[in-house]
Amino acid sequence: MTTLQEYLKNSGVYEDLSKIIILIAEQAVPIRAAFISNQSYAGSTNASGEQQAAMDTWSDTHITRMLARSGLVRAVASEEQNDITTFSSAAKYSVVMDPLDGSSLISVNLCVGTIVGIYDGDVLQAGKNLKAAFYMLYGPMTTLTLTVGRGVAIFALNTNGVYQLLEDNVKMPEGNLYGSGGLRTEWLAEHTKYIAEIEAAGGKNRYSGSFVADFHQVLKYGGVYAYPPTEKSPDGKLRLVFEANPIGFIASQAGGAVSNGVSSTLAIIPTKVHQRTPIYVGSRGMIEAIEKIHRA
Ligand code: AFP
Repeated sequence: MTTLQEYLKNSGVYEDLSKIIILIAEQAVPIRAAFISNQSYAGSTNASGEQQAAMDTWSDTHITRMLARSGLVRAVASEEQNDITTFSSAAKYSVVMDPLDGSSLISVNLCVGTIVGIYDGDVLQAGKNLKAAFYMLYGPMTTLTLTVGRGVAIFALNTNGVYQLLEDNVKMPEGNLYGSGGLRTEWLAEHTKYIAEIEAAGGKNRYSGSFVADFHQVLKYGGVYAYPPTEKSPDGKLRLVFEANPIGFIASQAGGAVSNGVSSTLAIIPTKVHQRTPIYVGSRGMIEAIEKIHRA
């Protein structure tokens, strides 16, 4: 059994970076325990104007506190905080996170997760510069899907609180699952054409409303997760820094790709911490197909 600690050591990951990854990954245990007493909404909204669930604010406060105490982190940017919080400019790494992704599904007990990206230096960098990206998925098992820039590995949290390696060198296959956000009546012509092409080729619709869970099945089975632009929301819904970049980096490390429909989102240098982006993430062929439609 290879543990997360051993994997990071064997991968030659810098000590401080390993410590930050392990510290956040370990918070899956208290986060899971907190679900039962945090079923409601918090009565507040985040910087994107969305209602915050009690678990959104709980996990945000909890992880941020742990990072502050660690002394290892320069700054943290969270989907649930208005601004970037700076801890220590002497520290090397910055953390970006969606502390509880898919939180509208907590009250119906569907799968949700925590998404994290780590940069060397400041927060507002292109996703391709990520030094590590990972997500914890709180499903029947708690899993950790991780890249430190050398492929993708999946770990499962065992009953002793130890992450053990389930699968190394994860490769995203070509596949026919698709999940798209937004109302069909509001999709733009390119996206409607794209989905029609997928359906004509036998594509299977699977969308839960939890990005991290919907992406995980695409990673394993192949296909695409999309949240397209609409007339009303030309930048789509998902956040570049907290959602698109960490997950897109993982996809690219597994042989898949991420795009805003035109080009890779990993090349975009964010100008605002809560910047949104249209997103297509999944098997390479699926991403090439939407970019081809936009080029036509
Ligand atoms: P949060 O729970 O972090 O706000 O994220 C929700 C989300 O950004 C993403 O996880 C989902 O895929 C998407 O929104 C669902 O949106 P719809 O409810 O419009 O389908």
